[in-house]
Amino acid sequence: MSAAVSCDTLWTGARLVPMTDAARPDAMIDDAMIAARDGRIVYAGPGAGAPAFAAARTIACAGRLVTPGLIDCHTHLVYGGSRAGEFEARLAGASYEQVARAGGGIVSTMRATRAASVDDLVAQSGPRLADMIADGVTTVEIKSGYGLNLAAERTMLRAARALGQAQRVSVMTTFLGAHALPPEYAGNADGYIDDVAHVMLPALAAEGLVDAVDAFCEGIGFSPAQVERVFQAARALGLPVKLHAEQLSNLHGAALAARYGALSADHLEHLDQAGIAAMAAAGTVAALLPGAYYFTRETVLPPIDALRAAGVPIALATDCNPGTSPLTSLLLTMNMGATLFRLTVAECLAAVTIHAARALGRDDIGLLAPGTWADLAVWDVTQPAELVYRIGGRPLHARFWRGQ
Ligand code: DI6
Ligand code: FE
Repeated sequence: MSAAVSCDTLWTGARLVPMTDAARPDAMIDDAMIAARDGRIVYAGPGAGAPAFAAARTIACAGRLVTPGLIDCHTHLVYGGSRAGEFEARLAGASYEQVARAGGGIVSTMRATRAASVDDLVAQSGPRLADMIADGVTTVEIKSGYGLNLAAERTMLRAARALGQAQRVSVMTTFLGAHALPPEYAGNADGYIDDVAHVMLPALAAEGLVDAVDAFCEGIGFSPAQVERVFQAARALGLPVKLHAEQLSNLHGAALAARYGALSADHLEHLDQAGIAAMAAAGTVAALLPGAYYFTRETVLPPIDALRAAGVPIALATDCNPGTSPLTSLLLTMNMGATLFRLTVAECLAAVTIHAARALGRDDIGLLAPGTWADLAVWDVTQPAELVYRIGGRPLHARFWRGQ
């Protein structure tokens, strides 16, 4: 009798990048074998010397590169309407103020989102999610923040959850009530923050719709003192926080986020050394968003060398949103991370797998090791550099989410 270990799926002949070696994230194992049972990895390593498996199905990878499924850790994927007209007007010379006065900008997305039902938002956002999935994404974070009142924020978060039910992908939801000031609170940002922290957040958390809490800390967003009130409310509910920080100016938001043990601080073009040190000490991930940097024609780079020197883990995400990053390709985001931010191939790969997982507070995705989810991408390439190098194209050969 053979002592074969039974499993559901066995992948053979893979060129595996398991992302388990922090020092060498791009380390590859040739002729590797991966086994999954009940959606989780039971083995990922060299084929030679692996246990004998009795598999319900075997998939020959024929030397293809296999990585963990990609993780997009910062998106505003769910929203109503389009801002293409605003883009066109701005190309023709309209200023941000003119666009806003003509009813454009973030408030136009708020109006379109408030007018939409859960089904409407699922219908409008589903193709964006399908696009991400076609790039090998198996987990996506989706923020609220275009509803800006309890009912519409709830609708957004329900739509995000519904998308995760409708498509084969894990969705994590983030409450971003403190994204922008809705018109009904004009001149009363503190009153709106009261509503966000003491009405909206507790209600949505009680409904199980909130995995994390985010805010936009900026002159055109909310002050550090206002953000802190949101963070205190999150802490009281036991929810992790993250922050849009130092995108347009330095309000020391990253240090504030680090004080609250934030999972990540995001954007960070204007981050200073004190913020970097605080993030390093707190283990806060730097989530860089080159799509927004590109689309807004930003010229100040995030302090990559200093982040590296301090050992802050770097993630990359699409920031998919209608105003500043209408981007759904995480592969293109990796290319931008390399070309615009000068990240290495290994850094880009870690940035959309293991570091992106950490930015979501997860250690069961973003790497392939016994016990992690069997979320994996099989690529029609043999080198990680190919994934970062290309602009366009669909190098994904097959994608598995929880072993399926
Ligand atoms: N930072 C941004 O760049 C976007 N949100 C944020 O917090 C802008 C979102 C939009 O213009 O719709
Ligand atoms: Fe964002």
